[in-house]
Amino acid sequence: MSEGEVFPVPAAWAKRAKMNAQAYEAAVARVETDPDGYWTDVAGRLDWIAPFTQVKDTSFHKHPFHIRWYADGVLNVSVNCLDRHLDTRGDQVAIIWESDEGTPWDNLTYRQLHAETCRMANVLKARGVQKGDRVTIYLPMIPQAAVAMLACARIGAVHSVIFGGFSPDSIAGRIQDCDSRIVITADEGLRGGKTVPLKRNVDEALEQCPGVTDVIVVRRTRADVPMKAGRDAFYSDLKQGVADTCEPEPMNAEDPLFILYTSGSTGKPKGVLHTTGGYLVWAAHTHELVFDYKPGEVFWCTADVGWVTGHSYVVYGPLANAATTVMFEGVPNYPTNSRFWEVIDKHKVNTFYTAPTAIRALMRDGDEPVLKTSRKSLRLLGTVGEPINPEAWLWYHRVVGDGRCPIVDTYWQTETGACLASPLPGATALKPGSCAKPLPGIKFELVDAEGQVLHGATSGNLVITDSWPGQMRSVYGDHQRFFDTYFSTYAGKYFTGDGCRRDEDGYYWITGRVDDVINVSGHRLGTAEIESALVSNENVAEAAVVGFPHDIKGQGVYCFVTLKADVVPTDILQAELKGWVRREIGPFAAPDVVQFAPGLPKTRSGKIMRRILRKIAENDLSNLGDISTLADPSVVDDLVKNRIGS
Ligand code: 6R9
Repeated sequence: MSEGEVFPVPAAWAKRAKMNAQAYEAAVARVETDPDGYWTDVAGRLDWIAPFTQVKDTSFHKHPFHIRWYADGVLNVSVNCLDRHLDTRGDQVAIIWESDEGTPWDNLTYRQLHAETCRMANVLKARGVQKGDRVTIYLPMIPQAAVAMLACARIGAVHSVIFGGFSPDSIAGRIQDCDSRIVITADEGLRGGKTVPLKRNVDEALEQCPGVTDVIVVRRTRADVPMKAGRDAFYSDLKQGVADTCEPEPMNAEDPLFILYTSGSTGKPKGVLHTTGGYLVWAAHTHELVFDYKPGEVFWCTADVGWVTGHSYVVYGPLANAATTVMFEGVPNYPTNSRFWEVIDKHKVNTFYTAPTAIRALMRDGDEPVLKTSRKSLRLLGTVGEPINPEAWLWYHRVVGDGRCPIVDTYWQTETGACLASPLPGATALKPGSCAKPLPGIKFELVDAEGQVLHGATSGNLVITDSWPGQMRSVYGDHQRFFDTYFSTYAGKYFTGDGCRRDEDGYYWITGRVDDVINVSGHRLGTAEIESALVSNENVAEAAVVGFPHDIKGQGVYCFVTLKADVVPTDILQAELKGWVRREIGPFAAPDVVQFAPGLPKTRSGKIMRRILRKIAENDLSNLGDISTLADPSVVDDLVKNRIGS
């Protein structure tokens, strides 16, 4: 590993950037001495209908939980992302849409995006949607996805976007959890030349959701899809003759903006709740700061809007900053593995932001597919979603960025709304694989298992000791779960669930989840979710799922499965169970390995010892540790003997 290598801030960057090294230090100091002043200035970037007089009222100790930012301020998110840009930037492109096929179909200027958003908002109102109602969005990466989100924001509805890779069961669970009675979807999605049966998935999900009264279907492929009379309607029909202006709903800063479901270490996915003022402040502020965004530049974040990265850095952050944002429907290797780089040249992209898993996959194909493109427009690169190994970082820097583009390795979570830690291109020397330092206002601490604070160069669990505007406010409908998940492990501190090392220069190196969450291709999966999918199969008695290191995906999914007594373990059943998880959760959750096990290693009290299973999956067999406390130590021999090489 070239861990020692440090890349200093290029002189030109120190000069052009909004924040250089001194300014960073000054901002960090000001948050300490004048927090209200600092956070007031940060929020000044938005247009407020009624200005706030209270800045923050946050405590990580109170119970039930209570976090308020800019609490008496009034604003509307869609106005901040659209209306306020119309005078000066109405004809600037807001969204460049790059379709799967590569034939642009819908570049939208700010004026057009505003009109489309108002139309969709009026359609929603006509269907009876009111302030506070939850609207489920299950769309491919087409501009209507951003339009639907902004339309909800305009009328004060709360959106819940579901990634197009989720299965009917996963959709149903999310619709039921937030009690949403309206779904916006498309006939089909299109990715890498393959269609995704979105409407069919919704139809199947809705068999379990009698409360849904309206399904709005956007036409993407124009495939023939069944339409249920009285419930389903095509958006193209509904929007006929609908006005392209819509009065924005004045929203309190703490009114909910969206719910986004994410996996945790236990139970079903949690509805992470974000509110209006603080979220938008943080998304817009970090988009400008971390990417040093300057007006007129083209910004491309490759994430799907079904994940938080798409919410904050395809839609809300860039649009609040009047940026030109690229929305890409396709995949990195279709039609060829030069696709990313060709799109960069085609749209003169200045900042490119993607996941390490994509970089690792493309790196495997060598330099040639990159080098045959120009990439002259690029000035900054970014990564997000998982730790990046120094080899991939160095390739990204040398080959994709021609050695001249800084890389911002941004660490954050669905729960944190937007970036927490990242190098700043004009302020921070880069160390490949490190997310450098927390942004001004973010207070990191490393603690040991007992909660003792660790100082200096050390490793521990990463906690945050004070609030920031973009922090989630609750788990939708379950304050207790919010408190238990994030604030009960270490009293008075937000626990990220991540392990982390701090080096002698104060740089942070995220080492990965320390809970039962695994990170597969930058997608978060709870092992408990996969286990409950497996045991819902009639052949399965018990299952335990762990992650293992995977060259491309970062982590792979390794399942240990005990079959019911009369079931014969066969290769066919193994393949069937992989397909089963795909269908139950979604294709991205498909197991890499299913190993049949006559028994799982359990303590005498019946707890599965995952530590041992992890070691077996990792093929770290000399480190199984003490197995003498197991109820039946002999099961380990069988697990080791039948380990499936990956
Ligand atoms: C934005 C996003 C969050 C988890 C997080 C951590 C991992 C994200 C990272 C990173 C190392 C980075 N993670 N960014 N690990 N370096 N730059 O990914 O949100 O899907 O909620 O995942 O992803 O483990 O806790 P989310």
